[in-house]
Amino acid sequence: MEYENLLDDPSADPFEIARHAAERIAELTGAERHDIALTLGSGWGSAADLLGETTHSIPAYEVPGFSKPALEGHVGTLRSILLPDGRRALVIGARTHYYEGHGVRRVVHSVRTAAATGASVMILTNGAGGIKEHWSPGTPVLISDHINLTADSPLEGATFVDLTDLYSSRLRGVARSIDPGLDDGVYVQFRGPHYETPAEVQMAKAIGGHICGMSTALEAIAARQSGMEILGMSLITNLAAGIQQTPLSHEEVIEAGRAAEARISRLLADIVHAL
Ligand code: 8IG
Repeated sequence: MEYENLLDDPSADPFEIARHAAERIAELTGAERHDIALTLGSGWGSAADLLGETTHSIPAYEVPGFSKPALEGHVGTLRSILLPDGRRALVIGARTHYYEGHGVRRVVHSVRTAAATGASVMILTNGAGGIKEHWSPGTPVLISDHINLTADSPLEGATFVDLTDLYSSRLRGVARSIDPGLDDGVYVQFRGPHYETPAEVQMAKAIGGHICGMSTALEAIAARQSGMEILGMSLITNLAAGIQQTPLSHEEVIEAGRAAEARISRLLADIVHAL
């Protein structure tokens, strides 16, 4: 049987595919290793341009295990960027969401590939809904912890991984050295792709959540399994359902991301340069 994506073969080893992906990236970029990796979600895309010199732009589907993105605006490109101090960043513009239904192996493949390229820091960014009433659309916040409501895990078999300080307090400290005003919150990953009902948002609040999203938690677990240090940041593009009184629209969310993009991208680039 031929699989369109190698990861869809249940007998394949996802870590071996990630190693092949990393080898391909090394081949295409001529860079033996990457030091830091970033997944840029809604609103964060232009950070790539501010990080340094993009030396290579690779269509993700040229790399083993990656597939074409489902959503417009989620550009399926991997960029190798030379930072001013000589470090190399791998920018992943090819996030696969859990709600696409291709399974969790595909969701975390980019993170495992980043680890296989040598990256020791994984920066995960996203656009998300805010539960704290005083957050306004366009507010960037640090993820302090998460609650995974997907009822799934990227870990297979009896793999017990500690998730204490999953979102590194050291890296949050670096972020706050750039912007001391950064608030933080607990990210709640829902399966999506529908937004929450107001009752679900109240549940998320009652169990200790502050940010509603559809991506980062599963990726963070895989990043921790691979030994990376994790910085998570959400752009609050909307207040979560029922917290804001008007209905949520995908167009509004995209527009809020666009309006905040230059500001938060500068912030993120400054954080990376300070790491
Ligand atoms: I942008 O309100 C964005 N992504 N689950 N809820 C969830 N995901 C989101 C939201 C939101 N806004």
